[in-house]
Amino acid sequence: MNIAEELLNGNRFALSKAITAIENEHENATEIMKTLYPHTGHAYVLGVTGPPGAGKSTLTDKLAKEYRQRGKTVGIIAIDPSSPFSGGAILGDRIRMNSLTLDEGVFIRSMGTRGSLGGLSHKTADAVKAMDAFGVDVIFVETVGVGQSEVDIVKAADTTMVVLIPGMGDDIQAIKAGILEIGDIFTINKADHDGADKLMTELNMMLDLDGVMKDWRPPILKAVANQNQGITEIVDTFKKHHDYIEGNGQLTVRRTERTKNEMLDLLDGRIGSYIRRRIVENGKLDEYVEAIKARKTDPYSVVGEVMESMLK
Ligand SMILES: Nc1nc2c(ncn2[C@@H]2O[C@H](COP(=O)(O)OP(=O)(O)O)[C@@H](O)[C@H]2O)c(=O)[nH]1
Ligand SMILES: [Mg+2]
Repeated sequence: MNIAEELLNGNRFALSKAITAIENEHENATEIMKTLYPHTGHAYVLGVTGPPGAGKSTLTDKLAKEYRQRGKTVGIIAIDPSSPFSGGAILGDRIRMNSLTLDEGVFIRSMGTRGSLGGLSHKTADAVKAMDAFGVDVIFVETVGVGQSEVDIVKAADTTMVVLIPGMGDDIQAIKAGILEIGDIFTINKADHDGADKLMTELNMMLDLDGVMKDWRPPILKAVANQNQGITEIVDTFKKHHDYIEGNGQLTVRRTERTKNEMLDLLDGRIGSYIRRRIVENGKLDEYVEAIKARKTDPYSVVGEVMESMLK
């Protein structure tokens, strides 16, 4: 049996190997995904994002336990772009989530970025599919929400929770730009610290301004993750959002959009690397660059020529 078949038979080690193949862009990865694909589409994917240290991993750990109590199996994919080496934060996450690692109904995986964020969103999406095919009911994707790449990663989620903490001061202004649009649910964690109510007021104002035209006004919840406070409310709110987007057809729209984008990205990548390989192999690239440098031609004309000759 190959890795994909073993995974489908419920072999945890095979799931682990499949995700490693995805992460390393191993040559088997595409074949694995082809075999797994028909078995995907059943898991519900939850994105958890927010600044470093907000308590995302602690929350995820507690939320996972709550789902286990409700009879669901759970997958967790933790991504930390701020730590290019597979040490620090990722090890921290493992330890923090240690209490879960003995539970057969939970599968935890950290994915390093190895210094580059490029390709991480599709790798994350494929890792989600691998867990989905394995039969996990709920999948968490934890990512540090700072830039566009993290926003792309979160697009793999059906429902996204943004985690904020009191005392961020003006930071909220900086954070607000990208993060306000992606949050279906906001959680103010570390509500045991001063300033939770102030942040709640600020956030409410921003969401009211932002949400005039929207029919789902993102709820703002409070939590103290390390004391297990606010956890059941978050799970209930996830359920509410799930029911809401399932009921009005948005879930189908989101997933259709995702499939479309995934296919186009895959196509872009393949065509791009094919053309790259061709013009590098035949030595044309250097020729073109020299001609462009000498102003005998320009990049726009060259791209047109290359496209034309390839498509013949
Ligand atoms: N005081 C307080 N500390 C918390 C709370 N939630 C998490 N922490 C602590 O905050 C630190 C960072 O948490 P972590 O889950 O690693 O944050 P992440 O970087 O967002 O994943 C850890 O030391 C946690 O124990 C909370 O609600 N209140
Ligand atoms: Mg974390």
